[in-house]
Amino acid sequence: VEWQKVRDYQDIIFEKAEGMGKITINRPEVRNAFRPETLNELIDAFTLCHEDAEIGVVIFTGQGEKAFCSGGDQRVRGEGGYVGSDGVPRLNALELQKVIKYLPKPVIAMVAGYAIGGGHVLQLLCDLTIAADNARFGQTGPRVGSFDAGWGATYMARVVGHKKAREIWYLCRQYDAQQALDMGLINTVVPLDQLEEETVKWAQEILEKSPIAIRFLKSAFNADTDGLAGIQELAGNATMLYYMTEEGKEGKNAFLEKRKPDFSKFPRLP
Ligand code: 2NE
Repeated sequence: VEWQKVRDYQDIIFEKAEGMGKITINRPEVRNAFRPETLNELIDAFTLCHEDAEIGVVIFTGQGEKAFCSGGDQRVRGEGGYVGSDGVPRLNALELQKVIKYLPKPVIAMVAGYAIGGGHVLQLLCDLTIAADNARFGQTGPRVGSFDAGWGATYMARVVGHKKAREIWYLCRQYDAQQALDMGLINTVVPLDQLEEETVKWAQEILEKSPIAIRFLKSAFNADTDGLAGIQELAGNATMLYYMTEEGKEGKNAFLEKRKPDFSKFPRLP
């Protein structure tokens, strides 16, 4: 794939090609730990993927072979959050989680090396995860004085079951790629040198499918886990589809033409 850079960033790389966006955390010297600026850049790039009609699947990864992401940069952890160059403490990892979860296109985590702590929660929230055989997964919160009691705990329990999720959080162990696959935390494991090739193959298979079907399925999966916020997302997609129908257009046209709408020609299907 001939990736083309989309925009210049400091902490990340954002490229696209052939219907795919590729977003890479580029801080390998700290195992791709994120600071507030990294997260703001990631939010920006994922939002651009949301808006870009040429992009149907987003691949999310980390630079190098040692890590996908090691979570919050502990060197800038202050009181009340991680402190950026503006001196303000933030937990904007949680904002990024929402952007990934509500992007109406599949996001595939491409994991080589460590996906740890807040970095592990990010891979968890991606629609699919393709892991290299050197990948290692786990939470560290209760060991380093942190926790993610939002999707990081609750969605994990939906994905791997309560017993396993509690083990992962309470013991802070690391799991290799095969163990992660066995517990349903990821989708497949491939040799490290085939990681991108295999991830692109999965992305291309998705790109051959109906975009609206995929969009509704993603929002349905979210509706199952996210209560009224999930239903709001699903409903937004239903409205989008309704606006595309003649029946939906009749209401708008009647208003603009200052006449009574005539919905009589539209069937009340069983
Ligand atoms: C990731 C892991 C297991 C890698 O171990 P290893 O042995 O391969 O590398 P090493 O030597 O530990 O790390 C290499 C360099 O990266 C830095 C290290 O300090 C080291 O720096 P130097 O000594 O070479 O200068 N590094 C790695 N992770 C870092 C991090 N997160 N922040 C800053 N520097 C980091 C191992 O490094 C590890 O366990 N890392 C820490 C993982 C962790 O606890 N992350 C935070 C969890 S809390 C969180 O992410 C979070 C949350 O709970 C809620 C909201 C938002 C975020």
